Order: sequence, then structure tokens, then C-alpha cells
Amino acid sequence: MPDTAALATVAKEIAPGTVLCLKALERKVLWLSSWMIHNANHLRGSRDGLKVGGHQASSASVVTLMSALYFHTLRPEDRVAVKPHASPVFHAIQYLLGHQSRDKLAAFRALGGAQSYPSRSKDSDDVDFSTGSVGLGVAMTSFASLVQDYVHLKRMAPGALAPGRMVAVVGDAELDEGNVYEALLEGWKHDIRNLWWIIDYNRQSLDNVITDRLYTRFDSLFHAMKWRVVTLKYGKRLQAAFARPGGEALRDWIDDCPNSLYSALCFKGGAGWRRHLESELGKNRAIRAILDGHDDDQLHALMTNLAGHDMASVLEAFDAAAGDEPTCFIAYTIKGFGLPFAGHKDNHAGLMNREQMGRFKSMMRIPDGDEWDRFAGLDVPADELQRFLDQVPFARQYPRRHEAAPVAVPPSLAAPRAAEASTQEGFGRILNEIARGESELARRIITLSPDVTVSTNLGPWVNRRGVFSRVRQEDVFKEEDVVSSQRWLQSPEGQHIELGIAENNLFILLAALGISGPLFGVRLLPIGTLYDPFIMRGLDAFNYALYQDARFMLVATPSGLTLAPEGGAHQSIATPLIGLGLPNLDFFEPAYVDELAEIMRWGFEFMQAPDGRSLYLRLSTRTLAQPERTLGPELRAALIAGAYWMVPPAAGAELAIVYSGAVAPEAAEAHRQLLEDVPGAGLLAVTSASRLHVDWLARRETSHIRRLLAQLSPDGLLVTVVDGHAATLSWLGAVGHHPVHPLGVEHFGQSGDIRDLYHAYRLDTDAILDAAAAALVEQRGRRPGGSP
Ligand SMILES: Cc1ncc(C[n+]2csc(CCOP(=O)(O)OP(=O)(O)O)c2C)c(N)n1
Ligand SMILES: [Mg+2]
Repeated sequence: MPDTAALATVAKEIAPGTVLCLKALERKVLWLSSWMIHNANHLRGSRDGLKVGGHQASSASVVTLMSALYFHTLRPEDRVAVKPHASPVFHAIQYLLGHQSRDKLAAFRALGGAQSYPSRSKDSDDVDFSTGSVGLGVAMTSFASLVQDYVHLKRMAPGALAPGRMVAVVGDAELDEGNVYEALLEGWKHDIRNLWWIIDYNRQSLDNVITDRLYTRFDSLFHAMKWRVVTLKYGKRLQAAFARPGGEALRDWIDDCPNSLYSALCFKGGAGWRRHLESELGKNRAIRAILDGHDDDQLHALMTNLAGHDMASVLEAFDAAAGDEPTCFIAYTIKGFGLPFAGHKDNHAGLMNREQMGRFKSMMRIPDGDEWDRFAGLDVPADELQRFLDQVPFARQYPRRHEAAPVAVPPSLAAPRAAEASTQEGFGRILNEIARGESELARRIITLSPDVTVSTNLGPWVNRRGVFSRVRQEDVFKEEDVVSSQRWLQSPEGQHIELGIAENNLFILLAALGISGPLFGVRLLPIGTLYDPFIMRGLDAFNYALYQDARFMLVATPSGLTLAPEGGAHQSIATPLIGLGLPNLDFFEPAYVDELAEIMRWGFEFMQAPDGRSLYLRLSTRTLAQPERTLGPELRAALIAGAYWMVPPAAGAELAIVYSGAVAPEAAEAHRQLLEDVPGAGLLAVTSASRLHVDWLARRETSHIRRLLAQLSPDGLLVTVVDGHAATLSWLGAVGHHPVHPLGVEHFGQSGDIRDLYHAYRLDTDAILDAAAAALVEQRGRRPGGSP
């Protein structure tokens, strides 16, 4: 193992009784987490031949760290992201605290049971942050800490809610994920506090043992970001051995031992250690004395006494880390510690077989039938352990989720009228109007953007509501009388969080803001903006945010070919399909500003509804002539449902043009020209393909879209058009069994102006008319006696 700094903590007295109880509970957590996985794989039986899985080695690696955390260190206000593969450890701990049922443990990884990876929305035992996609949970704690600062500095937090620590229990290979460093840098910019990252430094990932020199990189990376770094390398027993004569040589030997050899010897056990130490240090008399004074089992126990498995060392380190400085604990551990495959490089998905489990069970002194017993086989009496558990500070409050009162939303949002506007401009104006007032809604909106604040039209909002910063900073350009349309005063009162260009960070911060109600007792209404194509840059984090059931409004603009001169790389194509495909998300693509105002108003309510979801608004910079109209209640309801007739069809009409978003003028013009040949043709505006789709799946014949399309002739035709993938609307043909000619974009874009590009990609009026003509010809061919 590489050289490291010494244990950087101040020793503090911890009552011996406490350590004994914690060690007993630690032993029980190791047993329960291993048994839970064994039960799922070997006893429950597989009905489909699939291995159920679960990670005994990853779990064993963090048993001491997590037992110390939950049974000693944490307070109810602390929030934790547990590395995904330690889910069994988390659930075992909650079980011991009385917050998880035996049935759920027995059903680990089965439907309705404890989840394979801790899940805020699917588990019942108070998971703070879901994890699963490695790296994201780690970053989540950093952004949650920023959100906590936001609500506390504004004094929004209810009553006497104290700020807590945001804690990540991190697998060391998670630090390979780039998103961790994006978050680290962003966290540094925002001077985040109250953050602990506890790295389970077992030097193993899924495939292999990691490189020896990585430790020094982690150490200096965190130092560079002004973190306190606490290294927990050697446990008490090894430290005592180092203090003996000859101990220095032993220490040097372990320090210099390559990770792979150390891991291999952990697996081989006492005899292996002895052989190596004898051949390399055997001539040293003092080392000889150490070797002679330990039998193989004792030698193995000594050589594997890393601080991450040494309860006293862990407790000391956690207790000593007072203050709100962001702190990284690098805790040396052994993957699979205490299990037969400890240290083996292939142990990630390894499971104890029945025989190994039998031996492990007798070593744990678990009688048959007592496998789920909370205290069987422990040295400390059950009533004493129960008394200890009853005093655990973390469990003083349960559940720890807060209820946050809803924020009132007015019956309509002012959208200043303009004869011509784009939806993006409209978005800026609507927010600006909200920002002018002093409503509760205005106070609870928080905007954020990865360096595209101005270019997504958040500028007016930010001018009025300011940028959030822990410390007040004047706008230097303003102070120096340099004329600028942007006034960016930074202060704790600010309501915009400016992020660097890292879309992953945008989504993870949206995730943290979107659960600020349950986390911190303060409901916020987050609005994040970015360019539509870059949704894909943050897609996994977007998915992650939705999986947590975080509630937010994503405003993606510009989008599609309407970004014409910017070329193919910036023109989004597949994003509407993402809007359709992601769960917990409603996707809207309005064409006009009055639609947008109603969608936003409704959206602020829907984001807060118990059965609500997040919103994705795909907007455009294309300026469109705005309709002269006032939206009545019916029209409002219809556009929220996802579609309305811009021009209703005559009863039994033969054809309808269906459009979504910025292609509205082409669709309207094609419709106007078509009326000469197909009188009574309809023009359908789709504002939300995703809401139509969800509703259609749920209600079929009575769904909103079915009822709208029922106004056409049963053998009527559809031409659909959208500045995005044609599949966004092509499914509409199945709703009323109407043949459909879908237009959209299926190839990468290129630079041009809208007219040329719409022509090249077949979205213009001519293309729509051609599609309609083709549809009519095809239909005549289908009719009895008709010819194509
Ligand atoms: C984004 C992502 N990629 C891949 C995986 C599959 N995976 C699960 S755990 C793991 C390795 C984890 O190693 P480490 O973080 O060191 O945890 P350990 O098991 O050693 O405790 C990988 C690659 C994943 N869960 N998420
Ligand atoms: Mg690891």
C-alpha cells in the first residue's frame, strides 16, 4: 500500500461500554447484510433462472464505517447517500433501529422488498438520497449542502431546524466518475459547508484492484479544493505493533506493499502473510518476535487491522471532525472483510456458497431459526443492546422527512402581450412579471443555469432577484459604471444559482432543490434552464433526479432546427422522445406565449401536488405571430391535457394536420391551402405529446386525444409535424386507427436558415402539403374500386 499521512484526528475518550455495544452491532450488521443476500439467492428460490445478486463483499467493506455513523455519529438532521452496493448494510441498520421490517429484508431484491440500491421512493425506511448510478449520490450530497445553505441563509427553514451534515459513503471507484469532480469544483465555488465524504478505500472496483498511486491523487485533489482530509489507515492493533521495537520495519513493509499483493494476502490468510514477512523481513529480530508471538489467525487479524474496520479508530476520527469544513475521510478497508473472499479481486459479485455460509453462521454463533434475530450470537446482552439502540441520536426522530406547506399559485400568470414573440422570450417575460411582485410564488422560485442564464432569457429575473451567494458581492461592472443590461448582485438573498458549464451539475442541483421540502422543510420551485441538445449531456443525472421524485421545471431552449445557423451539433432531434420516455416527467412544447403562461402556472401547482411530476418545457427562439385571443377555461384545460383544435374539423372530416411547437406557421399555412381541396380539414395543436400519451394508455377510448380525433371521419388521415423526431407524434395514428404521415427530423442537422433547413428536412408548408397529398392518394388506393 502507498505511503500516507498519519491518522489526522484528535483522540477522544469514548466509553468502553459504547465501543462494546457498537462492535456487537457491527457484527450483527455484517451478519444480517450477508444473510439477507444469501437468503435472496439461495433460499428464496429463483423462478426465472436469473441470479438475484447482491454484494456481500461491498457490504462487508463498510460495515464498521456505517455502524459507527448510524449508531453513534449521525443526528436526525444529517442526510446520507449510501454507496449503492451497501444497500443491505443500510437496511440491516434500519432493521436494528426498528425502522425496517423483517419481511422486507427477507424480500430483499424481490417485488415490494428492500431495494437493491437505496431508494427514496421505493424503500420504506427513510432513505435520504437514492443511489445506484455510481458517482451521482456523492455529488448529490454536495448540492444538498448548497440547498441547505440557501434555505438557512434566507431563514426559510421552519422553527429550530438545525443544519445537518450531508454525508456520502463513497465507494472508491466512484471517484473515477467525472461528475464527482464537476461537483467538487462547483462546490468549492459555492463555498459549501457541512459536507462529509467517507471513502471506503478498499482499493477494489468491480473488475479489479486499483492502482497504487491513486491515494496520493485523492489526497491532493481534496486538499486543492480546500477540504479537510482525514486518513484512517491503521487500526489500533497495528498501531500498537508499529510502536514495538521493529514496528517501523513492519509499517514500512505494509506501506510499500502493492495493493494487489496486500489484497491477495488478505484472501490467503495467516500462512500467506507469514511466508512473505519471513522471507522479506525474517532477518529482523524484532519482526521475528512479532511473527513468533502470533499464530496464523492472530497474524491475519493483525495484518488486516485497517482503520476502516477498527471501530475505535473510526469513532475517534468522526468525533474529532468538528466544525462545518467539508471533510473527506479516506478510510482504508478490505473488500469482503470478515468473509471468505476478503480481498479476492473477483469478489465484487461473489456470493458465499451454502457451505461457506454454514461456516460463517457458526462463526457468528447463530442458532438455526434465529437468522433474523436482532441480537442472537452477540456478546452483549440483548436488553443492554436494546437500551443502547433506544438512545441512538440518529433515531430520536423518525421518520425524518418534513412536510412542507404548499406555495400558493395565482389563477393566472401575466404574459405581457406582444404581436410577435418566441416562447423563449415569453418565458423571460413571464418570469420577469413574477419577479416584479412580492408574492409567495416569487419568493419560492429559484432559478439555475449552467452558464446559459442570459442566453436562455433568465436575465430579467436575475436582474430583479439577484444571484445567490453565501457572501455579499457587488456587481463590479455596475460599481465601475460600465453599462450592461445585466446587474448581477450576489448575496444570500439572491434567487438564482449560477453554475459552471456542467449539465450534470444542473440536474443534480435540480434533484437536490426538488426535494428540499422533505429534506429541509422548505418547498422550493426550481427552474433550470439549458440548451435543449445538452439535455443529453446530463441525461443520467436527469433520470436520477426524476427517480428521486424531485420536482422541478426544466426549460430547454433553444431547440430543434430553429437554432438554424448554429448547425447540427446544437440542433436537438431526440429530446422530445426523452420527454416522452422518462417517467415522473411531463413534457410540453408550446408554440405560443399564452399557452406557455398557462403551462407554467399549472406547472407550479403540479410540481407540488402529491401525485404531481416534474416538467420539461421545450422552447424555441423562433419568433411567431401571436394569436389574438383570451384563453377560456376549456381551452386552458385542453392545452394542459396536451392538445386542442386550433381549427376544429368539420364533423367527419377527412384529414387533420397535427403540429407541435415552432412549426405552427407552416402547419397553419398548409392547413389554409389544404382547405380548398379538403374542406373541413382540422388543425390540431399538440402542447404535450407526453401527457396525451400517458392519458391514452390509461384511458384509451375516453382519453383526451381519442375524443379529439373522434371528430374526424373513421377513415380520416393525419399528417403530423414537429421540429424533432417524427416518432413524437407518429403514434397518434394508432389512437383512432387513422393512417398517419409523420414529418419530423431523423438526421443530424447542419447550419442554414430556418427556411432552407425546414425545406431540406421536410418540415415546411410544401412538405406538409406533399404529405397530405400522398396520404389522400394512398387512401383512395385503399378504398374499394379506388386506384392509387
Ligand atoms: C454509472 C455506473 N456504471 C457502472 C456501474 C456498475 N458498477 C456497480 S459497482 C461498480 C464498482 C464499484 O466499485 P466501488 O465504488 O469501489 O465499490 P465497492 O464495491 O468496492 O465497495 C460498478 C462498475 C454503476 N452502478 N453505475
Ligand atoms: Mg472499492
